[in-house]
Order: sequence, then C-alpha cells, then structure tokens
Amino acid sequence: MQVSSDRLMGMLADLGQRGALEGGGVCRLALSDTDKAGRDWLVATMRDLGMTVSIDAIGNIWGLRKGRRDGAPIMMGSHIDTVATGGLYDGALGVLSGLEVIAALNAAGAETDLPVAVGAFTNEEGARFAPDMMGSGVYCGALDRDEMLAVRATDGDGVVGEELDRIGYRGSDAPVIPAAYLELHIEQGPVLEQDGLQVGAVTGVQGIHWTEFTVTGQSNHAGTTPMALRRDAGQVAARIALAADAIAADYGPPQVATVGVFELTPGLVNVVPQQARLTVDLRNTDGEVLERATARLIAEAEAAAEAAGCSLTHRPLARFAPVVFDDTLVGKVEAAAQARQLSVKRMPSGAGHDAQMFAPLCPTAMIFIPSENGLSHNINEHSDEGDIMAGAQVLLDLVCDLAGA
Ligand code: HGY
Ligand code: MN
Ligand code: MN
Ligand code: MN
Repeated sequence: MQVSSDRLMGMLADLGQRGALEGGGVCRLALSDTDKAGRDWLVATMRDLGMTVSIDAIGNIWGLRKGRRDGAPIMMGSHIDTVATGGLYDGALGVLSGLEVIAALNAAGAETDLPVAVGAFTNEEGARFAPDMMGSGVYCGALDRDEMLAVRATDGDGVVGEELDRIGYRGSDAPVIPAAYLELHIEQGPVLEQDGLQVGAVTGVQGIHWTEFTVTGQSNHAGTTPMALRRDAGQVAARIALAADAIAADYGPPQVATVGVFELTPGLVNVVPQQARLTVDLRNTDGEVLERATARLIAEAEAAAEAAGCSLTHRPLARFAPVVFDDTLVGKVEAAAQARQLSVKRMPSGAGHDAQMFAPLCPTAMIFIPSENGLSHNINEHSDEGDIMAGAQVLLDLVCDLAGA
C-alpha cells in the first residue's frame, strides 16, 4: 500500500490556506479565528474520509476509522495550532499524514483489525496560552482540565474556556486512550540534514521548563535620575536574560536557554522602566540538571532584583520532565524505515510534542524527517516533498503492521 503525494501535499496546502501570512508562513494561534478555520476544515476532511469525529472538553479533535473489532485504536496525531511565525509543517504534518494513512487504507479497501484514529490536539504550541502540549496533556490526564480551561493568555487577551466557546469547539466526548501512539513530525533542528539522513527514530523528548518573571521598579526621568537612585526594572530583566545565557554556557549542550518574551513598561525612550515581564525557556535531556538550572536562574533573578531595589515575582508556565519512548516501538520505526531503504538514526527531540503526553500511557514513538537549514517556528520552515512522503510511507507501513491491515 502506497501513500499519495498529490493527496498529502494537497491537504498540507489546503490547511496552510487557513491562517496564511502575506509574506509566507502561517499564523494559527491556538483558539484564534484562523485556528477555528483550520479546525472546521479538518473536521470536514475527516468526515469526507468516512471517520467519526469526536471533540472533548478542551477542544481536542480526533477522527476514528472502525476496525474489524472494537477496542483501543492505533492513534496518529499532532497539532494544527502554530506559533505566530509558523510554517506549513510543524504539527500539521503529523495530523495530515494520519489522514493520508486513512485515505490510503480507504483507497485500498483495506480493513484493519484494530480501529485507527487521528488526533489534532489543542494548543500544542503554548504560544498564546501556557503551557504547551495543553490539549494532549488534558487528554492524557497529565494536566487538570478545569485548571487549563481557566488559563488566561500570556498577553492577557482571552481565557481558554471562553475562547473554546467563542469558536464553538468545547465538546464533551471522553478521550480514548490508544493501544499505541505514533507521530510524524519535522525535526525542527539541523541534525538529520547535517548527517544526510532521511528519517529520525525519536527516542524521547527533553525536559522543558518555562518561567515568567515580572520585575517592578520605579519609572523615573532618564536624564535627571542619578544611576544610584534608580530602581530600573529593565536593568534587572537584562541581568536575568544574561543569567539564562550563562547557565546554557556553564552547563554546555544539551542545555539550552531562550528569552522569548521581553516587555518593558512604559517602554519609552526617556523613562526608566517601571516594570519588565520576561519569559525564560530552559531545556535539557537530564531532568536533574534542568531542575538545578531553573533553581539557579530563580536565585540569580531574586538577587538581581534585590540589588536594584526592585520587587520580583515569578511563576512556572510549564514544567515537563524528560520523556523516553517505548524502545520496541522505536525499533519498529527504525526497521520500517530500513525496509524502505531509508537512512535512519535514533535521536532525541529538542522540541516538545504531543507524543510526550502519551508515552506514560501506551507504546509511543515519533518519526522525524529533515528540516531545511534546521529552521522551524519561522515562516521559511521547509521540508522536501520526498522526505515528507518517505515519512508518511513509514507511518502507513507501521500502522498497517500495528493495526493488522
Ligand atoms: O515548545 C515546543 O517545543 C513546542 O513546539 N510547543
Ligand atoms: Mn509541533
Ligand atoms: Mn512548534
Ligand atoms: Mn512541538
């Protein structure tokens, strides 16, 4: 059984129209109008493929294709929400390659022993509402549903539950825990391309700690206020950002640190900043080291604030420990790639994924394909059609094996 590039590339282009940006790329921030447009298109496409569609209390969508017998399905999936400067493939590839598997099974008139499902999980990115992997975390019981429904956007604009009602995607279906979960995803990094490889058999996901800091000082005149008398929230925020950088340097790879949000208030050229809000994303494959890194960051932030006569508050936006995928299933990914004469290597994921929420519940694995120049969360995100189709073919072969086609 073969996947069809016309079909899959066509679906990627169609979904990419929902939230397409002028200069290229896509913006489908979770629970926004463009996310709704993508969801509406997805539900219609699932139904066109003969799937029954379910929606749970946090807007997760999953389609099901019946098997010869009932029971826990083999599930594929990912997300269709994007960051504000997103590309065509991050998330969408995992959902639409799942639909392509369904279409290939339909085209072949193939029955499977087990049901086959495709999931699209709410707010994987966490770009508008933190934490990331919110929908799959609730679906898998790792995050509290009511707590997540009450989350306010990090920019203050909107609350998850209210946005779900506004776009009409607050459902009531009960999540179905699959017999196994498979996610095809672009690598979003440089490894496969640098090594000249076609497939990554993903062994797990590194730990993710997001922390938001709010520094409060005193606005004052930039010209008349002597440095010694200032309570400059901007200076403290800059020191916190430099502390994050120093942690990555001191700990060395794979430790990474990112200051993604950095806002000064009132943000005027001639006013000492009264308040600063910044976020720090720390990640490491070693959970212990990651805990130490976050503790050091918070201690240095508190010391910087105190030295500048400013007050500091901080709150965790995400705290996910590293996850290891099922070794047997990872081996099946490797074998399926090799059976198609594809070059493959085992590798960890630097990015977070919905798959990490399923790993504690059922055999879970991911398939990576190369990202051009390792770019992602960037409107120039690109993967070659050949690589996309190779990944989708490996997914189809695995599902046929696991679901008993
Ligand atoms: O942040 C992440 O790794 C994911 O893209 N949400
Ligand atoms: Mn993703
Ligand atoms: Mn992403
Ligand atoms: Mn991700």
